[in-house]
Amino acid sequence: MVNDTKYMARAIQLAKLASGHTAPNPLVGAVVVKDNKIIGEGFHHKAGTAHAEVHALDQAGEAAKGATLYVTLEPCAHYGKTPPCAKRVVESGISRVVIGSMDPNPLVAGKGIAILEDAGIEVTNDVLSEDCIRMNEGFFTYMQTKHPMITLKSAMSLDGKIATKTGESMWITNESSRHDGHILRATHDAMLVGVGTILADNPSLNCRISRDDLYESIIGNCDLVDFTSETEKMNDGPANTNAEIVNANIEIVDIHQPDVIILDSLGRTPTDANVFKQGDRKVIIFVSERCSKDRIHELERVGAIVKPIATVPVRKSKATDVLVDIKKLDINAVLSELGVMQYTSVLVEGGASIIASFVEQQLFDKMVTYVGNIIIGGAEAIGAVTGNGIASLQEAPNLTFTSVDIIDNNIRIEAYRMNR
Ligand code: AOF
Ligand code: ZN
Repeated sequence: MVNDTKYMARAIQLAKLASGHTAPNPLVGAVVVKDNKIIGEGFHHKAGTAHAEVHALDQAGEAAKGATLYVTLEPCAHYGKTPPCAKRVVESGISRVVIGSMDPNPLVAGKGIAILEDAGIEVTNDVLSEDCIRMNEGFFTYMQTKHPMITLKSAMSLDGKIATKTGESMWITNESSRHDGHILRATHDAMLVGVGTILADNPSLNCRISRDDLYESIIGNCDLVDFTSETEKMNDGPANTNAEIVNANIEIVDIHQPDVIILDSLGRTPTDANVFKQGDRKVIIFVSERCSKDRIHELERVGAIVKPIATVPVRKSKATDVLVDIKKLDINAVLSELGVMQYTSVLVEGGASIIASFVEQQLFDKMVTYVGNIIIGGAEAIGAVTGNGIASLQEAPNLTFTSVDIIDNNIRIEAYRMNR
């Protein structure tokens, strides 16, 4: 039905109000509609708290009887941190449920829909499913692989360089590209860098955009005030409308600061690094067996969570004319551990050798590349992906391009790795 997509679109907008905040749970939005009026709506705020349907049904109250529920993800069927939503939907007297996508969680997949259908509720599935899945691509990847979804982010010149031959790199891309990069930070659970980046730049690695900037970018140009009054109009008055809910949400939803993950075999991260001075977020440092216990304790004292992890031998490299065995942190082991820690999405920001580790082992899902409007040139100028590189084109990961945008005379390219 034509209104199905309209109300599902609204449920998606509501879900996205909690962007970055729900991991390991998905973003979920719900809208209850009766006689073409919204009588309740809500979204999942944070893992461990009420699911989207509960907020929407609480608001609709008795009026939910005979109404239609729009929900971006199949209602859950299990007792987790909260009771099953599918049961709650049945008890509320809802007569039709419109679902955006199935829940890939094996505790739920198909079982939520079965509970609804067994109770005689009409179920329509896959309405705006592509949007519903894309907004939870990290959650879907995590549920299917037990690893977080890995997005590689690079900023380079048109000829693929990230610095000049003298090492100058500020700024190859412009402010608009960098602003967009901060949207990526706000929508990922965590960001990952190598210790080289910490030692070279001492970055704070936080997200420096406003909540309104984030909403404008991911929800569309929807001013929350207009958003509210539109629904008030639909409801013929302000009583018990989502005006209250949306206003309440403004209080609770602030910009998400991603946790920071550092790959640092020897534990060389300085204890006074700026990453430790950014308030309430985790800093996780993966070290190898070569990192001393003392160093681990020093890092723990300044708040780091230090994880010793396996190393893997890499191909012999010709450094200073002597062939040496290099051991690197095992990226597969890092990803497994991040899965255990319930990270669903990780943004890898560099440097070039860290990106190379993910590329060489084909351990990434997506790539976002910003191209500045300059050419650097020079065989010595460092490229966006270093490491060993591949010898044969057959070894290269293949990509599917999904978008190319010119933003303020820079280019943003989004691509997914094929055959994931
Ligand atoms: C829904 N609506 O708003 C959310 C759902 O530990 P719990 O009880 O919070 O359950 C988490 C699981 O429930 C999560 O993995 C996903 O399958 C589902 N999340 N489901 O119907 C919601 N957040
Ligand atoms: Zn639920």
